[in-house]
Amino acid sequence: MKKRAAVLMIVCVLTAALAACGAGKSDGDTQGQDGAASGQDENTPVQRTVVGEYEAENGSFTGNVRAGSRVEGYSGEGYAEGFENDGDICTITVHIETDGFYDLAFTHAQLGGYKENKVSLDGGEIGYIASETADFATTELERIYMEAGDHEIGVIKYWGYIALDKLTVYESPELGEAFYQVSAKLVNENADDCAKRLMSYLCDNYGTNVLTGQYCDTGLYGKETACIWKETGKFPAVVGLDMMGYTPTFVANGSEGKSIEYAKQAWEEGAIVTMCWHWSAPAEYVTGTWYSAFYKEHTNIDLDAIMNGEDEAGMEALLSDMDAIAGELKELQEAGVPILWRPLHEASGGWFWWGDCEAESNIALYRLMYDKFTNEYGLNNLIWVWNGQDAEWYPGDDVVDIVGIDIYAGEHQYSSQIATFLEVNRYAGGKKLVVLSENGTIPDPDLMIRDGAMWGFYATWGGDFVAAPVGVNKYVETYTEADILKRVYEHEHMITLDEVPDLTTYPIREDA
Ligand SMILES: [Ca+2]
Repeated sequence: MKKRAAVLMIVCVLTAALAACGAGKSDGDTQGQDGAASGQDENTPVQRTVVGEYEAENGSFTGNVRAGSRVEGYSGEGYAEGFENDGDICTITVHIETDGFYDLAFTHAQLGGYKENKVSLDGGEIGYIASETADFATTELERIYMEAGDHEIGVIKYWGYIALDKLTVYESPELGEAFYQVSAKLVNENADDCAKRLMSYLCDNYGTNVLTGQYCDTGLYGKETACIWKETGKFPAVVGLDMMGYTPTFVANGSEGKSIEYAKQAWEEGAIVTMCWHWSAPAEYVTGTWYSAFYKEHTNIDLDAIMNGEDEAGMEALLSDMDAIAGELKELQEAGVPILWRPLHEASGGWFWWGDCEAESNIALYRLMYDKFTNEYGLNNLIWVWNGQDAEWYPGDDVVDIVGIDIYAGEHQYSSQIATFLEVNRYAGGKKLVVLSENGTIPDPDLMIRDGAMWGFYATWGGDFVAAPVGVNKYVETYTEADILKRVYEHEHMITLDEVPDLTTYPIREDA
């Protein structure tokens, strides 16, 4: 099914030709309702204790929300509907006897197409529920921490137009001792030692420490990192860069990519580099602005037609673009710089051309790129980070080292995003390391530890998420307040640049 999940449309500030934009979604739907949180044994349903069942029609309604009963199949006396305007909320008060983790299972139905709506706990956002069917079905937010007492669970209009039948609260199963045990073995049999050392380091920290990260167009010593340094006296362990400037459509318009140089510099300074690629479509497919032609609105490229062979010229163009990028990345391999490579990101969102297609076309392109980069170009310095954001778009265990998700939580919303962490973990059957490959607001480190949402690293997007548009390196608190940022960078379980060991000599794990 083609999911048109768009969501937080991040305002992009396109400075000349060198800006990029991230957008993310976080839906809390689960695959199956077995509650197997570890994903290690996904076929064995976990028996859970129900601690409460609440009919939504008995909740308290805000705005236009009202009781309804037209859609058949509900339990109790009906359901809550009328989620139409901002501020429309159904609030359900749940009673908890014991401090601990609980799974929140919402039974709901879409009223006219796929819908996403927000869920809050005592006023703070904790995730989304995705309504995928017109019949009542259940979506869970897993492992939500609640202390003993009464709590208000809100279902808040986001896209609206759902029938909310009921909420069932279960005790969450334990994560299990094996939860963070992932193999350091890279999918590329010929991976370089530099990549193996980095993956070994990531796996050694996984579950115990989270690496700080920051996207910064101008590298380790750019605007965003300068803002962070002024607030905290520290630099992030992971620096995020973009291959956008090397895209042939960019180059044809005078762009000169700098990310390779910034990547080398960051690595020499001891930082880890993650790289995405805002891939503007080949020139002949650009219908709008060339520097925004990674968005589907600015291109008429049809990936389905290319991957099924109808558009042979399109395939040639994509191969040519990939040649250009592979050639640049080769320079990093020769310099011994490993890269956390995150191509074709946020695919299922559908806002980029590589996601404006059937999942199978995107998967085929991902696999084609993997094969080309690995086998034709021998790029053995890449660690493959898949960020398709939907289980249906997962390209396979044989081409993915790390699974990432991009989450743009609301302003000052510091949830660990545990429910999404567990969902993403399940995409790869619990076998792959999970990272927060982009974020706006940074999750609270103490909540990450409490909840078990130990992202391998996080990487805050640049621009307005960190740096004020005017002024010299002025940190902005729109998303993450300065005192929280400081706590993140000083936290004993959050790794900053000064704490990263020499990765050129870091021991390669036996399982790598
Ligand atoms: Ca009901």
